[in-house]
Amino acid sequence: MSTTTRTSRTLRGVSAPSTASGWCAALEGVLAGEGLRLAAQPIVDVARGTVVGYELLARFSGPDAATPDVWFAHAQRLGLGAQLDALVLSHALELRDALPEDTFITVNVSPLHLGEPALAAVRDRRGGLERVVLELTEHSAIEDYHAVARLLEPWRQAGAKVAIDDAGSGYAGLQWLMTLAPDLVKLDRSLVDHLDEDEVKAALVEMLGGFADRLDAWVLAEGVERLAELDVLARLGVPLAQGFLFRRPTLELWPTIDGGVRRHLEERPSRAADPDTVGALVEVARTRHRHEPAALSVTVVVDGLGQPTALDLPDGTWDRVLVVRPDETVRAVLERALTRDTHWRWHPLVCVDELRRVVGVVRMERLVHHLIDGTEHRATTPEEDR
Ligand code: G
Ligand code: MN
Repeated sequence: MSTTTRTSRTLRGVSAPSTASGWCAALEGVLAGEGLRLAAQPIVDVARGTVVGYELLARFSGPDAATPDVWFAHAQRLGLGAQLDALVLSHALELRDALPEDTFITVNVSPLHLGEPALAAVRDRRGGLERVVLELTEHSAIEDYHAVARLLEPWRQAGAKVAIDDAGSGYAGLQWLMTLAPDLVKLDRSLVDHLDEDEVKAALVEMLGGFADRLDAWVLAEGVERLAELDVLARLGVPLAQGFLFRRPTLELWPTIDGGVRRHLEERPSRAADPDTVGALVEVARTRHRHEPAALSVTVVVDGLGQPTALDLPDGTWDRVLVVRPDETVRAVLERALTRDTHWRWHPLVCVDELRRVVGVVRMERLVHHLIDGTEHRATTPEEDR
């Protein structure tokens, strides 16, 4: 097979294939290992200004080649869609080996392909999908959401997390979110575009945020291009963001974010901790990854995302962890903690941020003392009641 039949030629070099057979041959070339590369775009923790993950995006070579979505559409039309998704995922898994600590990668996969043998083979070949988030995009209306949820089960069992891509756009509606119970909800960039000048958009983002909270999912705002958009997202409590403002997708691994934007986020005034909330009582905790040996002091065992999975106590490792948020009141947390059964009722609690990552531990004794002190304080300073 000559290159002239594979792709049409222009004076400037190889262009995107223009004929059906040209696309077929070009895609076969890609599937045989020619010309596919992955670009990475950082995903940013808005509250801290740090990079917590990277979306990996397929890039096809050729001087004026078609955009990736055209390649994927042709692959789909020619029945090669699942194989192309599988190839991208397998490249992504190779890159995962060199991921910076406590970060994850996200990979775009069509929900229609989740059960296809080509993708299942990559999943099963690779032993474990920790630190991998599958971004599911609905490019056409999906009739049976429950069928997709069932197809996701083996992926979740393999350790993958699930993101709904383009949420709030035409297709990815609330039904989709409810049925799939994703770990991550990626807000479509149409919602983010100029939301600082559009109260309806801001209200929609807030509504989707509340909805995601109920599903125990994180929200990620896509397509952030302007500082004013980022400020509104931060004010609305959107925990994660991505977009040209931070960094365009790049073939250079692993990309950092623009220094000015990072400093802007770092310098944002943080909400002062209310003295009656747990946040005021948190103590810094040691953490360890599962494969590391246990320490003697109280240590929180974390997974690849820095989320707590167990607690090392002086008498052994305890798999159950009660997780609390810094803005919960001492009273509410104590009430919840005391409903635990007697075996672990007095174990320390683990305080986590909006991404469920460990902030520290809270000892039960401190909570009790705080309540007692509060009561004594009121009893001994009656002038305050006047
Ligand atoms: O559908 P999905 O959300 O996966 O789309 C990812 C695409 O969005 C990539 O091709 C990437 O280049 C593009 N992209 C990433 N950030 C921005 C942004 O801030 N603005 C715009 N217009 N496109 C972006
Ligand atoms: Mn995506």
